[in-house]
Amino acid sequence: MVLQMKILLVNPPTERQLFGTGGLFLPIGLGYIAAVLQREGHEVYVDDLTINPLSVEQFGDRVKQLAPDVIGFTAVTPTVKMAFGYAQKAKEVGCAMTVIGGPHVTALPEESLVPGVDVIVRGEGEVTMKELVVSGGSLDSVKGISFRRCDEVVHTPDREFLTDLDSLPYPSRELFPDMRLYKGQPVLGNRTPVGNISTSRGCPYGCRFCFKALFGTRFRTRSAESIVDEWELLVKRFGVKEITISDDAFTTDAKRVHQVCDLLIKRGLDIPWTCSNGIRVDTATPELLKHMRAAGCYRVAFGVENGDQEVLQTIGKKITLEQVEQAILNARKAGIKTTGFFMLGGPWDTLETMEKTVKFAIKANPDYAQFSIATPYPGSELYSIVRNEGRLLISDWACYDIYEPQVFFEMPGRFTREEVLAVHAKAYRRFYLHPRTVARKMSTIDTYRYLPRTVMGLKKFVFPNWPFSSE
Ligand code: B12
Ligand code: SF4
Repeated sequence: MVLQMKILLVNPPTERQLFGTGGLFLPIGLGYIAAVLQREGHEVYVDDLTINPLSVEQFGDRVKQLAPDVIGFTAVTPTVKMAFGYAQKAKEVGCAMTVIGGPHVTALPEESLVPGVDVIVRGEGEVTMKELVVSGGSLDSVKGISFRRCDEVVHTPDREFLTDLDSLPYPSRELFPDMRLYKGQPVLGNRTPVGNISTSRGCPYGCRFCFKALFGTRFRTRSAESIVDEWELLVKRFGVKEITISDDAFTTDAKRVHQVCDLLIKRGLDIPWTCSNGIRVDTATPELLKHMRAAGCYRVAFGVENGDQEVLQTIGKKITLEQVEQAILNARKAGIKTTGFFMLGGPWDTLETMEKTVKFAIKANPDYAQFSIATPYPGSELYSIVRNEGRLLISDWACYDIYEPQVFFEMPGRFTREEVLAVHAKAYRRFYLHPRTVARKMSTIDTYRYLPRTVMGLKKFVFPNWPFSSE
């Protein structure tokens, strides 16, 4: 018989507003961990402190009162310091075991074993956490974890990736705050509540700025039936009005996407959805996009990154600028809106290639453009290049968010911080105030229908120094 444990899972609050645009999604990874633990018969609680904030002191009281056997925190780089602080408090008030999982600690397990943190779960966490909570202190036998023994740090062997994603239960959304409190990214026009769904893990491509240690390079998928069953649950049980697919590479297998679309249509699940994290332009064929549109998809994002073909080669993106333009055109013809993701100030950039990127964004003409400044997240090759060849300017992890324009490093002889900031500040204005973009926005009904959102976007990205606040 399996020992029944009381487990508290925590999404730590952010030190500052991560989403200048006001977005919030249910932390789906924590939802999967909760579901697997519940399936094992454990008593599971979730505190999403981004929705229901608790100070460190209040959290201490909560832990004293609940008295969980294990507390598990999720963390990305900008939230990891918060997770450390809350974990320390949990230990102070007597929690037996504190655990942290997620991308940041997967990349830097040793550095993350700070006072108050007992165990780091590296990579995909479901099976590891399931074994860990009943390990009774025999940590050596649990794969995929790091912990301290006396003065030594022990890293057990990596955990194998799951091969059958359909074997996972759906995330335990019922343990989280009301779905209506998760607002998505209002500047892009989500209808709330917006539900996020993960349909695959792993990405076979090797872009050098991207962090891949969590889910690896093998593209692993859920079946169309499993995806659409969860979709139906999101709509019927959780009342979501829109769905966003959070995959890295949703359209890698076109046949599977066609199956998903067929099923959505067959079951009459007529609800708007988006691929907001980006699909690859080389998969965006007219046939696929038309089918996606017929099944309710109304916006996709494309990771374009750079407007210089040579740089695209260097960063291992394996796409051409022609493919980008064609994909945007295909989407427009299919009736799907597009967002282009562009990155400025990568270590491979010069002032000239950044200029090319902004010019290309204008030429390629997506409906929305997002210009981010390259951020060296630990674990990516970008991070190693910056550590070895660049001059790191910001080392406080709490500042590693991307929605506030900040420059994390300089590349001597290539560009300075001030130069990148200047290019970035102008990029949004050049794109959104371009006569063609203005004309398109003026002729789009959504611009007026969602006027507060239009103003919010203008204030945030185009005129950040306007003397009024829209947030
Ligand atoms: C969708 C997505 C978003 C969405 C939604 C985020 C959300 N909270 O759901 C949006 C656009 C809002 C977003 C925002 C941000 N994101 Co994001 N995002 C992703 C993306 C593409 C998929 C995330 C996902 O749904 N994964 C599926 C679930 C099942 O996996 P998971 O959450 O990682 O959980 C698994 C493991 O990590 C682990 N695990 C996680 N937590 C825990 C806890 C315990 C106790 C245990 C045992 C295990 C465990 O087990 C889980 C199940 O296997 C990833 C890329 C990727 N492939 O990971 C980037 C990624 C996670 N994002 C990243 C970043 C940087 C951000 C932002 C900081 C950007 C910003 N605004 O400045 C914010 C942070 C928001 C936040 N608080 O989480 C980075 C993180 C890098 C890092 N070193 O931290 C990633 C890895 C992208 C990248 N390649 O660089 N993101
Ligand atoms: S950026 Fe996208 S395509 Fe490239 S490796 Fe990362 S997830 Fe894959």
